[in-house]
Amino acid sequence: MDLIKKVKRRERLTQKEAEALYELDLFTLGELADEIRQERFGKKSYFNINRHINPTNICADVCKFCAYSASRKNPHQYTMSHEEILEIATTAYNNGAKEVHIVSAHNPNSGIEWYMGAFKKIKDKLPSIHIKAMTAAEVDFLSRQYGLSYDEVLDRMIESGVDSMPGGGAEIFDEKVREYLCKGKVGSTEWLEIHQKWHERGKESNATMLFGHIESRANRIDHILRLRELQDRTGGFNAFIPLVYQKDNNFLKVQQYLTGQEILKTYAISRILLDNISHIKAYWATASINLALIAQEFGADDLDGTIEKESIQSAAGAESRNGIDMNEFINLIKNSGFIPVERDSLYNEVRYWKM
Ligand code: V47
Repeated sequence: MDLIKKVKRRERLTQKEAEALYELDLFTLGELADEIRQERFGKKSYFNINRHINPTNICADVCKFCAYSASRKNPHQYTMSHEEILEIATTAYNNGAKEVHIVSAHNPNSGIEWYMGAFKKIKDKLPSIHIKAMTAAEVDFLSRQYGLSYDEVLDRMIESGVDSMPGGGAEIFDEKVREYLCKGKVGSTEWLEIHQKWHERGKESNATMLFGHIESRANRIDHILRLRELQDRTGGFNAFIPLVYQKDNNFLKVQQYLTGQEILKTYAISRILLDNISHIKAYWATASINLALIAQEFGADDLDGTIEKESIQSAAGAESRNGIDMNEFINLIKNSGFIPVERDSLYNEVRYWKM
């Protein structure tokens, strides 16, 4: 088949050709993706030792898929003080975490200093910890709330010690679906513009895609191809992370959930299409650890990290509330036939465990 030949010749696929990949059977697709994965990383599977911190759930936006923000589905509002955030980061650091991944809701009452001051305090006390913080949705929110340009917010982040940006807030780029899911939040063009500006500052980031709700396969392909196009220009994305939609406690009425087969096909297709983004992350918290381990044979080379605590996706049913024990994580990767490699936040290898 021409499509398979094109993939094997490592030629780029168009939107329509990429949509047709979904029609291939799972194992053919898996083999194609695995070949590319093995070419690049052999049997290595990356993870890091990290701590998620979600400092506030008070949000000016209402995204239908969100179970985390304080609303009538979740009446428990909270905002952490800088001291609380610093204490969490310090404890995590003392327990071996090399990265804090900080994502907040869009709190209209806290002031920009509350966001930036937290990063600064962490960096001052723990200069070697990597701060991955502020989704493009938060950057857009702060820019609108405080009348600052994106450039000004991004520069403030760098001055305050943010090292890299996480991939959140991308959801699905298709404007119609996006309007239904999260009207009022950062637009697709703006999400991409913010990452472009971040990359132009010599900084790196990730990109996510929230899938398995109301989007079509064509919407997913369009999302991935828009990322491929930006990456051609900047080269600043480290990893692409397809986030499997979690259904609990939110306002989105989804009738049909994804099958494991559809999730694995999506990882494989991401690997095939994104010839310019090195890492495909099967984020175990939303894929489930079992499926994430299988995804290693369908193009994924990264399983994210130990997480320790997480509030956004676990509020919607993900398994990440209390993270995963590092030794258990390592054994699971080993027992699934892969080589666990601890990486830092920018994918430099730290250590690995023999099979
Ligand atoms: O942007 C919200 C998602 C994201 C749900 O960059 C949901 O390394 C599933 O971006 N079901 C935040 N997902 C988390 C995120 C992330 C996670 C892990 C690694 C990285 C990285 C980034 O969580 C949001 C949104 O897309 N989310 N609600 C839900 N019901």
